[in-house]
Amino acid sequence: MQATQLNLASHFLDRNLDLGRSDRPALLGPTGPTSYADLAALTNRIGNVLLEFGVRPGDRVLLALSDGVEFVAAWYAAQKVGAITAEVYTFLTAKDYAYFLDYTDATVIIADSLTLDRLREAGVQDRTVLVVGAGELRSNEHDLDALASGAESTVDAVLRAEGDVVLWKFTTGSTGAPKACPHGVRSPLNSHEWYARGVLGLTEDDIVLPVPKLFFGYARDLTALFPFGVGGAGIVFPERTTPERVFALIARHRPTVLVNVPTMMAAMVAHPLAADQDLSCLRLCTSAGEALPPELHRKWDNTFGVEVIDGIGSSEAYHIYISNRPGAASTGSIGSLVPGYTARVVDPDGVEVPDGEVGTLEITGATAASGYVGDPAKSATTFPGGDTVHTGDLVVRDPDGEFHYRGRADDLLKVSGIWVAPSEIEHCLIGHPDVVECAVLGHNRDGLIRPYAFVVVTGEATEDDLRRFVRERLSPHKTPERVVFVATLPRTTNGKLDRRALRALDVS
Ligand code: 3SK
Repeated sequence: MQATQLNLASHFLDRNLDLGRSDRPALLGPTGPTSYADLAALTNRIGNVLLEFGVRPGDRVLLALSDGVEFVAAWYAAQKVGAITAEVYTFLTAKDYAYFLDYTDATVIIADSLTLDRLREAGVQDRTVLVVGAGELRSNEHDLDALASGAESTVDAVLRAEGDVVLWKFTTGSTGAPKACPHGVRSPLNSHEWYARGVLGLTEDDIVLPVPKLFFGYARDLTALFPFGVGGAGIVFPERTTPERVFALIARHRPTVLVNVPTMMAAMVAHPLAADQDLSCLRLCTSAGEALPPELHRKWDNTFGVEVIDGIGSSEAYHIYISNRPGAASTGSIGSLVPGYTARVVDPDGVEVPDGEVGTLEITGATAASGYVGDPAKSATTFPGGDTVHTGDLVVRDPDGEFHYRGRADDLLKVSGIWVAPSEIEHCLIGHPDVVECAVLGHNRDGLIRPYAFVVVTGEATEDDLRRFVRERLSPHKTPERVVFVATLPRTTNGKLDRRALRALDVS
C-alpha cells in the first residue's frame, strides 16, 4: 500500500469512530476499558496541549512514559499534530536519558513520576516536560492531566506526505549506542497490511497482550496500532512484565494474541504454576526479538499448547518481515517471507548463495528506514539503497522458501580454524532439562578463541554435566571450554541478550 497524504492518528485511531466503533474498547487497562471515542478525545486534548507548547510538524516529541492509556494517547497526539515520535524505556539511567535528549533534540518530553527524577538529573531544564500523574513540579514542568482536561477535544490532523518522517524507532544498542531509524507513514501502513492482517489475520475480535513494553516498536505496533487498524483492542499495564503478571492478565482480559519474546517464554515455561494456567483464549503467541531455540519451542508447545508464530523483524525494516503462518507453524524455522518483501541470502562479497547454504540476509520492502539518524557511515553499509536492509543476520533458506536463523554474522566464532555459530551450542544446551536460558560467547584465551557458555539453571546440573551434554551431541570443538553459572543473563532494554555486558563479566 502506498500512502500519499495521511495522518497516522486519523488512519489508525479516528477512523474507528467513522466506522461505528466509538463505543468499542480500544484499550483494556488497570482501571477498565477505554473506548475508541474516549481515546480519540484524550488524544485530541493532548494534541492541543502540544500545540500550546509550540510543537510543530517535524519536531521530535520524546516519550519517557510508563505503559498506559496516556502513553497511547500521547503518542497519537504527537502524530496528530505532525510531530515525530520517539520512545524510550522507563528504567534508563540519567546518563542514558542525557544521550537520548541530546540525540533527539526534543523540545517537549512527556514523562511520569517514574522517569521525572532521572530526566531532571539528565538535564531537562531548557525543555518543556509534560508530566502524567504530576507531583511537585519545576518551572519548565507541567501537569499534563490538568492541561489536557482543560483543552478542546478536537484538533486538526496534520497530513504527512510520503517523504515525511513521522516516527523514530531505536535500535537496541546491544553492540553500540542506540541509533534511530526514521520512518514515514508507509512503514506502519504496509506492515499492518502485510504482517498484521496478511500473516496474523488480526480482526476486530482480537485482543492483544504485549510482553515487551510499548517503547519497543514490536509491542507498540502490535498493541496500539495494528489492532486499531481492524477495530480490535490492546492491553496496557504499567508494571514490569513477569510470568505471574502475564498469567494474571490472561486470566483477567482473556486476550487472543500474546506478543512474546523467547526470554519470557522460557520463564513462563519454567514457572512452578505453568501447568495450572488456562491459556485457551489465546489463538496464537508471536515470538520475535531474539532467536527461539527449537527446544524451548517444544517445551512451550508441551506446556501450553498455544501455537507460536516465530518471526524476525527489525527497527531498520520497521517490523516483522519473515514469519511462520498460523495453522502451519514449524519448529526450528523462522518461517517464510511476509508478502510485500523480497530477500537475498548473500556471501561477504554480496553474491547470492544457493539455497541450503548459510549467508547474510538482505531484505527489501517498502517499510525500510531511510538510514540511521546522524550516522552516515553505518547507514551506507546497512541501507545500500532501493529499500534494502543489510540485516547482519545469518540464515539458511530452504528450496521451499522457509528460513532458518543461524545467529548474527558478527557473533560467529572461529574455533580451531572452523567457524562456529554460538546459536548452535545455545540450542543444544537449552535441550538440557535444567537449563532455563543460555548464551555462548567467544573467549580469548592466550590468543585462541574458545566458546564459553553462560547458563541460568533450575536444577543440579554441574559444569561437567553440561559440557558432557554438548560433547555427546555436537562436534568436539563446539564443547564450551567453560560453563559459567549466572542468576540472569544481561539484557538490553528491548529484552535482547546484551553481549557487550556478558563479555564484560569477570570469568577468571
Ligand atoms: O526484533 C526487533 O528488533 C524488532 C524491531 C521492530 C519491530 C519488530 C521487531 C521484531
